[in-house]
Amino acid sequence: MSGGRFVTLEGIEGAGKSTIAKFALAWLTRRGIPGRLTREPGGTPLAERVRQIVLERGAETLSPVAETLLMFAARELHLKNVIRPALERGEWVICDRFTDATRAYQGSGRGVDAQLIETLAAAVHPDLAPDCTLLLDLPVPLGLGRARAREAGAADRFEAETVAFFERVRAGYLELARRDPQRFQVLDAAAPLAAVEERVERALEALA
Ligand code: Z5A
Repeated sequence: MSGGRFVTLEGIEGAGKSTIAKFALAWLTRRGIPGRLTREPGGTPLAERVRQIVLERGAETLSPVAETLLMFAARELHLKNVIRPALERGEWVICDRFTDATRAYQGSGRGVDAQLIETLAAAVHPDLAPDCTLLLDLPVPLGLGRARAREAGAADRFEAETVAFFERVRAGYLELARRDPQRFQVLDAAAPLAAVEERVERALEALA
């Protein structure tokens, strides 16, 4: 195979996605493969502004449906301005979160209707799905512990969520992976970083 690949990283907070995203980009560079790292919500100037809206804890209530619509608005901007052009140029796109995050966080976590999420996904990217999704899975207390050890400053709207919320998100992700084993690779993110990186390297090799 040659040409662009679309690789997404998923998992609960503190799973190690940002760490692994940088590792994946370094792997691509070593192999001489053109690649770019990006993230959701965000990845373009306007989509980063949407990110601020969904993460900040303001006085106004952001309903789960409004949150879902904002995630897809940011995703549409990101696809149009960054992801699709890069794939068309033959680059690999390593994306820290994508639509599976909406399924897990807004769907399983917040209880938004799965059919609404699939309708929006079909409208925004009817012809595009990740070639591979690396799900970094770990127990919720471990992920939250890592994230909280690292963070300074006030918690954002997601960081302020309960353990029960993140347990629903984790279960949602595992169910998505169970239903689509061809696309998902579930990695034990509680393992030492070197072991996680070795699994990621094998997954990327298989795509190259
Ligand atoms: N969200 C949503 O609800 N719906 C959507 O559709 C989308 C997103 C797209 C974005 O937050 C929020 O948006 C997210 C879901 C929601 N909120 N939550 N939760 P974000 O992108 O800013 O935050 P995050 O995705 O949760 O990332 P994070 O907290 O930065 O975690 P991470 O990137 O997975 O982890 P990390 O920064 O790479 O690692 C955390 C620490 O653990 C760090 O100190 C590492 O050095 C360490 N680490 C990593 N791996 C290991 C291993 N294997 N062993 C030991 N230590 C490790």
